[in-house]
Parts: sequence; structure tokens; C-alpha cells
Amino acid sequence: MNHLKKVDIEIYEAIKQELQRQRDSLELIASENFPSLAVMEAQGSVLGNKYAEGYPGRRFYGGCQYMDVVESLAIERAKLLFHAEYANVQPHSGTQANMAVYFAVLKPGDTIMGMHLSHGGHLSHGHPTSFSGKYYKVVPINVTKTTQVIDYREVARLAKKYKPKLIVAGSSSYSRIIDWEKFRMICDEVNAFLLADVAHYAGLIAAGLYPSPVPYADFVTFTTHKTMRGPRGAIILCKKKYGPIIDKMVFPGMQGGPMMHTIAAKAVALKEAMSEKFKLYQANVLSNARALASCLARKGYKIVSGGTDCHMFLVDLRPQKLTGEQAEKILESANITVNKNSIPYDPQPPAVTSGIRIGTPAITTRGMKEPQMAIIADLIDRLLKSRGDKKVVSYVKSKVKMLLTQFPLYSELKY
Ligand code: DSN
Repeated sequence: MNHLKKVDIEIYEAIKQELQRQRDSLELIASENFPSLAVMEAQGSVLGNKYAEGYPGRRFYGGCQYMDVVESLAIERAKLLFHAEYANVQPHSGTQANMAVYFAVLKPGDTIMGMHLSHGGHLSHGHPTSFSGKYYKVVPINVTKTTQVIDYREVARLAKKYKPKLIVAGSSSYSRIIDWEKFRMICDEVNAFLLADVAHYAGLIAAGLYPSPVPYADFVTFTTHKTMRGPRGAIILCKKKYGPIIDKMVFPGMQGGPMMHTIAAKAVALKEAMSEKFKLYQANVLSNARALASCLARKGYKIVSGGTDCHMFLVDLRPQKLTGEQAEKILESANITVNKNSIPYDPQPPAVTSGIRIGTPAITTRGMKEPQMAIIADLIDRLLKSRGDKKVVSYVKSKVKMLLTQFPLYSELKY
């Protein structure tokens, strides 16, 4: 970073400080991770200089021979890893991937069904503040009040009643297995498309540790920066027959030039995800999430739905008489990073919430295993019980520092 340091000291300092913040924080945000230096090198490469509108072999600019190599590798690896018929690797984000699918098969005013945001869904699954809630009539899917899991009979009843043209199944905070086959059957009964948004579970799916929607869904979208441990961005998988309409909708339908540096980094992450090392990593992500949820449950914390089948879970903090907002702040004061998160049937507004979401992808990348989960649960418990008492905050902060020192992050980077 010597060049950056000379040219722009303010940006250089901000990057340096962010690296230090990442090193010094216990990162429990379920959607964040630390990609490899190889991924970051590809993303910071000269490929970002090139316009390559179009697709391999059919570009609108000259000089795309190496862009074709890069994008073809990313496409082939995505297909191979997920056993998919077709892949588009250009979407800039998960929301844009979902948008491309909607725009490809729906008209404004059509009806869609998707999990409500506070029941595990995502803004782009039909929330009123998102384009998806403004362009389409939305029938939200809520989890059952008592079990806090999806009731497939209720989904089928709603589908028969409202006849959606598309059902989006998938989540940003649902910790249980989603039964893709049941969703497929429901879609078939009402002749609806099935879109599976596996932004959160993609890495686990690649490792065979979470069921794959690929055999059942017409479209599968996922981001590449969460459990996949790649660059920020997204990928769409689909049946071959939908390939042309998806490609056309991504470009020129809703995006311009592809971010070729990011596509190269996606290709690198996909290659890494084919390794045994990645499978072991995902197994640790899962066992860490289960261990951390169990340790917290043993200390009296209410885990939404009673546990987890993936890399994340929600904690309902109402028994502790804390809001998600308060808990997020208290934890952050001791360098433990989580996000406040609505829980099903949350009485609090989204800016306050009654819960926090906890995920293990980032701390597992740092090398932590089950023994560290017991320590982390203890630190979280002490902090929350203390309501942010200064002495406890400083004690926990020092323990967090000691723990993180044993699991260094990006030690090769010398800014
Ligand atoms: N913001 C992402 C998450 O945290 O799950 C979803 O887009």
C-alpha cells in the first residue's frame, strides 16, 4: 500500500484502521467473513480496468480475450460446484440477483410469496420498503408462532388461495433446514416459479452440509461473500432453459459492465470451495454455531426455534429484558460485533428489535473451534448480564483481545 500511502493518506489511514478493527473484533455478524489473500489479490487486480459488456465470446468491446477466460472459468466452476445446469456470475449483489430473476419472469403487479423479513426473509423477498414490495403483490410467509419454523401446510394453503406466480424461499436469518422439495411441490400445484435464495447457506451447500435447492428450484441465487468466503457479489444458477432470459435481464436488462475483477475473485473463491480444506472449514462453521447456541441456551438464553442447522441463529432477548439494539451496543463496547435482528412476531420495530443474530463463519475462518465457543458464550453472558458495566466491559475487552491474539488475522498484511 506504499503508493496509496503517498497519494492519499486519509484513505490509507482509514483502510489501516479498518484492518486493525477487523483484527481486534470478535466478528459474529453471520453475513460477514474474511476472504483469502488470493481472493483479495484478484479483486484488487487490473481486471477492474476493463469494460466487458456482454458474455464470453459475445462482448461489446475489443480486447476481451482474458475476460473470457476469467468469466468462463467462474461459470464452469459455479456449475460444477453446485451441480447446476447454468450460471450467470455477473450480478453485483444478492438483491440484484433476485431482481434479475423477478424481472425475467414477472410483470409489475404479479403476486409473489416470500418469507417475511422478521420471519427469516430478506428485504428483496417482498418487503414494502424494497422494490420487490413495491412492484409486486406480496403474500408474506410467516413461521409458526409456537415452533418458529416454516409450516409447509400453511404455505400450501396460502399458495392455493393467492396463486403466486413465484415463490421465493430462502433467508437471511432462518436457522433451520428449508425443505426445498416441499416448496417445489407447492409451486407445482399452483404453477409458480421457485426461486431459492441461499445467500447465507451457499458455503454449507457447496460442502454438502445443508440441502441443495438446485435439483428443485427454477432459480437459485446466492451472494459470494458470506459462507462462500469470496468477494462481495452474487451468482444466479438456473435450469438451462432459463439461461437466455437470465443473461439478457442481467445485461443489458439491469446492469452495465460486469465487474471483471470481482468475477475473477468469485472464480478463485469457487476453486477454493472445491477443496477438502473448505469442506472441513464448513464443518467447523456448523459445529461452532451449534456449540455456541447450546452454550448460550445452557446459560438461559432463548434461541429462536430452539437451535440451528446452519452457521447462524437468533437469540430472543426478551427474557433478559434487553432489546437487540441495547445488546448490540453493549457487546460492541467490548469489541464483540453482532447485529440486532427482528425475531418472529417481534413487538419491537426493526430499528430496535428483540433479538440479535449470531454467526460463526468469520471466527471459524480465524481458526476457532468448540472450546472457544464456550469462552465466547461466557463473555457474551457476562457482558449482557452486567448491562454494560464499565468494569465488566474492560474485563471482557481484555479477554477478547487475549482470545484474538491466538487466532491472528491477515498477519501477512503489513500496512
Ligand atoms: N445484509 C445481509 C445480511 O446481513 O444477511 C443480507 O443482505
